[in-house]
Amino acid sequence: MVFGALGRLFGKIKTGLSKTRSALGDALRGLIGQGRHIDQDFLDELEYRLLAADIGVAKTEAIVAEVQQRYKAGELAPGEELLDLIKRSLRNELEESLPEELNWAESGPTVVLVVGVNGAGKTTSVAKLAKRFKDLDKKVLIAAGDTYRAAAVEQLEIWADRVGVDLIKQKTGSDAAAVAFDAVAAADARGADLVLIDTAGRLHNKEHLMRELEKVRRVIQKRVPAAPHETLLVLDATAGQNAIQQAKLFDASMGITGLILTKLDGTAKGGVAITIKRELGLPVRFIGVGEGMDDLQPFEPDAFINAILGTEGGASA
Ligand SMILES: Nc1nc2c(ncn2[C@@H]2O[C@H](COP(=O)(O)OP(=O)(O)OP(=O)(O)O)[C@@H](O)[C@H]2O)c(=O)[nH]1
Ligand SMILES: [Mg+2]
Repeated sequence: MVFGALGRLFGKIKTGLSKTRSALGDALRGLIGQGRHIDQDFLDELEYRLLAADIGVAKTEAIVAEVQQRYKAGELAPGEELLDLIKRSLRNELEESLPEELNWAESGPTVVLVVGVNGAGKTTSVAKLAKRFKDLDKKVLIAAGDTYRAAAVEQLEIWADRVGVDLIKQKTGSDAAAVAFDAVAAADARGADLVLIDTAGRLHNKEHLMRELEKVRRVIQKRVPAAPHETLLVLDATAGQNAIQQAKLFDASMGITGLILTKLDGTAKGGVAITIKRELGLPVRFIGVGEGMDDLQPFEPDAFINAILGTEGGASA
């Protein structure tokens, strides 16, 4: 049974990352499989493939230089060894994931604030996280902190029903901080383990919206001083470099503790997970690989790298 569940988990990650795998792993295997010498043409193509998958300029240059240098020194044969080198090099960029997926409160409810730009996948991710932790036997509550968009509360209401968790809401137009406070107070009173707060999409360069998030934080701290235990920024993986820019600005204003990288199923540029970690030092905690309730997975570096390269086993071998 355990293997069945584990198998399905890897299956989802594999399927979700198939676009990146065909653009990166399959393409690299094609390049290597031709038995070509590692000459300038070969290195140019290697560089192109890595950049196309959004591995990032600095990391790509480092890999290409290492391949060239080790080949010259006679330490690298033009075959699978090269894929191993890339695998190890990418793996070095990523830390182990948190064993418990979230930074849980020592006592009382764990409060998770979910933020990001419009359409990044915040509401869907809140629902998926609720499902995930409910399945892990946590008592979960979700809060409709997007009080701007007319249909936002209804959207989360539908998800709450589907997942089977309680929703704290007020009417559209009310104060987001008041909803968040109610939710945290309710979680505390009802003995909930986890409260997930959805928020309205906002542009990182709009002062007043960023200030609203700061108010949400201040207000929930009146009830639970250590809250939020996590501020997760949702980034659309298809946004490329723009996502990195967003992360910088949100982090500067909010102090982001981790990222949810969504829509990886829709892009061949899944390497952005590595670039983000390298450029910002912010860990990817969860990845979205589809629109369904179960299409959010904890980010596991080894599984991720194997999925984008089409390799098996640990990446540190
Ligand atoms: N394919 C795919 N679609 C996703 C994923 N995550 C979210 N989406 C879709 O992206 C769209 C926007 O998702 P929402 O969760 O509403 O995004 P949001 O950030 O709450 O949007 P606003 O509240 O308008 O700012 C929806 O159609 C989702 O189904 C994912 O991992 N994969
Ligand atoms: Mg939303």
